[in-house]
Amino acid sequence: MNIGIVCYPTFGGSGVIATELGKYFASKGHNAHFITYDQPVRLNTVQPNTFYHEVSMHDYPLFHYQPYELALSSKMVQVIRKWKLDVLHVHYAIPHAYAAFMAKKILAEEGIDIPVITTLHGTDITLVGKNPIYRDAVNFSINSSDIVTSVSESLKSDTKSFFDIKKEIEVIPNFIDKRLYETPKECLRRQFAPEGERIITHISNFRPVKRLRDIVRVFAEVRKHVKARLLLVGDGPEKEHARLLAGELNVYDDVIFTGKVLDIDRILRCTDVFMLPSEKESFGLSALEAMACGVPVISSNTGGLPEVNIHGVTGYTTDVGDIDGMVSHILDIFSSPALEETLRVAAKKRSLLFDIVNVAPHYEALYIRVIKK
Ligand code: GMT
Repeated sequence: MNIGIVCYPTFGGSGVIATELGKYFASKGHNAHFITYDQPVRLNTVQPNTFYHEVSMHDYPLFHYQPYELALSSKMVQVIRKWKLDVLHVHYAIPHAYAAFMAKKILAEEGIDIPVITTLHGTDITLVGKNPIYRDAVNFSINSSDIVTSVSESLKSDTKSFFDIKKEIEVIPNFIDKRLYETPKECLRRQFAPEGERIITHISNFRPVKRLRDIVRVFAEVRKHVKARLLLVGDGPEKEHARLLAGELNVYDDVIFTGKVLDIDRILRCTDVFMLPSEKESFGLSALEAMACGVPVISSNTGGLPEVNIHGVTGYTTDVGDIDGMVSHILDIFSSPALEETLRVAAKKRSLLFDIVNVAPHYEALYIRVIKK
């Protein structure tokens, strides 16, 4: 199959999922054509059967905002025409599903029927999409897709609550590639914890929805009892707020801002506990990646997180903002080697359920179904 993949090329989970899925199908002999404004961060190898088509923009003084979806629709049409794509799989509804609808209409005029699959990832529904500024167009573009998927049951439920979706929403969870975590790599523990401190890690885009300041508050309490380091991996608007709070709580020297890291498994391999206390989280791919490294997860119980992190089994979940609860669970883990080992084994075992070899066939079945229509 010739598969068109549209996504954000950034570090966020939806771009990672889109890119790894395309690379997987390319490794199986299909052709994966990536259409986006920049080279996807995980598309960092010249891999056979993968193609990157840059959506260029032309700045014109009249425009206050550059019409990205217009350029994206045109690029979609050009790539579908030239490379005879069989299906267009767009990740994150805004504005990808809308641009795909326009491309579909343009090509229909030429007798080309391109099936469109839209995968909903999270804030396209729970934060941005439901905003009245975008809602009508997002609702229309989701309903105009041939197939709609979501990354969790929770997100499917939110989508049906916030929108008037006429189509069935198929739930296909995010995934990891267990092979990435099987190869032995040098542990970086001594680099981050030279005195044998415990390591607590968080990875995200540091947006307010991730509640970075809760993580710093939890860390400050934990550190009153246990020598520890906090690794904050990523970048975004909450970084300076977190840095200031670390200073106010006198833990500044034990909080390490690593910036954006591509091979996050190297950091997760030397992590003792992973934190994801989000306000909203449709799935929490970073939590699954931590579990794949055998790291217990302390997360909020919001959105799709309980579908990934099982309370008392792979870690613990608490209500959003329950600082004391998170502190208590972390100290319990750090004070009981038996509990820690039980959680580590269970986290790793559960992550295997989400291995790409178990998940990708569900997308492949949708591709085949929609192409045969
Ligand atoms: O909105 C974001 O936080 C970024 C977004 C993305 O594009 O990565 O994350 C969403 O998609 C991920 C991949 O499906 C999910 O693992 C995240 O839980 C989801 N983020 C939220 O729902 C906040």
